[in-house]
Amino acid sequence: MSRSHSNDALLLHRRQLLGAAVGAAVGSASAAIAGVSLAAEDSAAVRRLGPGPSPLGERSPFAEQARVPAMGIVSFTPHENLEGTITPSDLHFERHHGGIPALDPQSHELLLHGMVERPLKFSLTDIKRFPSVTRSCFIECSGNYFPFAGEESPPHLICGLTSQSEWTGVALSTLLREAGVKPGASWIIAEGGDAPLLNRSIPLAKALDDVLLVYAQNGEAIRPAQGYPMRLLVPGWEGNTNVKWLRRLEITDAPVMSRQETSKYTEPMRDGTIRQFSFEVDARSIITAPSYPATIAKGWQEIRGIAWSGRGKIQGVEVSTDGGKTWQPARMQGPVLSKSHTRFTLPWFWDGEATELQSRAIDETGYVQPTLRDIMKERGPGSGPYHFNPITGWLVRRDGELRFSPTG
Ligand SMILES: Nc1nc2c(c(=O)[nH]1)N[C@H]1C(S)=C(S)[C@@H](COP(=O)(O)O)O[C@H]1N2
Ligand SMILES: [Mo]
Repeated sequence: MSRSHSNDALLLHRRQLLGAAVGAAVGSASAAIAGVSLAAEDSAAVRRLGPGPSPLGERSPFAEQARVPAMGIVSFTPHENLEGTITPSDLHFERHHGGIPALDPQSHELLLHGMVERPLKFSLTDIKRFPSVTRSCFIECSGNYFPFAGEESPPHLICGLTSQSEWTGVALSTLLREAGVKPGASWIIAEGGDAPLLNRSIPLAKALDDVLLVYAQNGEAIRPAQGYPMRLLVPGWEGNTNVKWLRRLEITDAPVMSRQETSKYTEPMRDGTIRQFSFEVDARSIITAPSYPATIAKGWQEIRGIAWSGRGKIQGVEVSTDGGKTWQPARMQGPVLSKSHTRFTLPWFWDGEATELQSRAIDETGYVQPTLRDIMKERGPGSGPYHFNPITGWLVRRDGELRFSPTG
């Protein structure tokens, strides 16, 4: 990926901005300076004693944020309003199959049993005594594509079911060592303490690789919606395997074939087979700004978005500002972390003509984000909405309004 290209673009961007400020050129990113005083200098809001410190911080009333609940079963992260890579905990998307249980850590226990030398029970306090591990990681529901508002779909409908936190917990391998896994074991069945006792089977190899049992999210106890007091974090794997409100881990030599891995979360393929245990999240990206329902003005814009892959690091993101005819490398905002949202940016001068913006992610395995047409070529009739990661775009209209474009 040519880095010099995007650097040149950045330099050009700065020069243009400078020129705009001096010459008040059309399309400047900042307002021309009329005088030397600030308009708000003497308004009622400045230079007045305000409220003092308080136990809990709040958002500015001018910058309120909210998740977008839908269908009674999910709430979307509003990516169109976010910057950087961490999702504020109270904006982490939600997907509950039976609501949020009210679990008291005083009585909550985790049972680790099955093909182990020593079955063990842990309280939250017990779990916290083990060596801790902290990492940033996204969780994405594999059914993360709901453009049901057509052209008027904002980013949260396109991929609002992915969010990223910095998680803290204990490596599952540490607990498994404590219990002693018996020879012949190959799967681990994780069960939640919610109404449906949601359960999923995870290959033991993955459990020993990088799965964590987490109790903290962005520096504090994980939120009830995210699985308080503890959940499984299965980096890069479909959200459903990240069992919340974790209460039981059973070591076995076969998957349990639960509802969540048979009738749900499987994909009919074109060759008549059903794809099962499609764990990994495929690389994906979305331009979050500009996006519907924003409006843009002629001149310089910074195109911004996020990209992620369940297979490792994002190697690069290419952006097209001409509807997919040509592509340029975006600047990657470091540090680029494995199985994590990665921010990309690209300066772009909008000349006022109708066009379309698109982005496509490439991960470190060389996997390139496909078009919708490519995905549909593989999928059979009746294929559900799982593992949809198509290149998507934003149509830019001459009036500066943006519209969702599924492309391909
Ligand atoms: N016990 C339990 N675990 C669960 C779920 C659930 O309903 N119950 N939902 C799963 C699904 S489908 C997803 S996508 C993620 C959502 O995690 P979040 O709500 O913290 O974003 O949790 C998974 N773990
Ligand atoms: Mo999900």
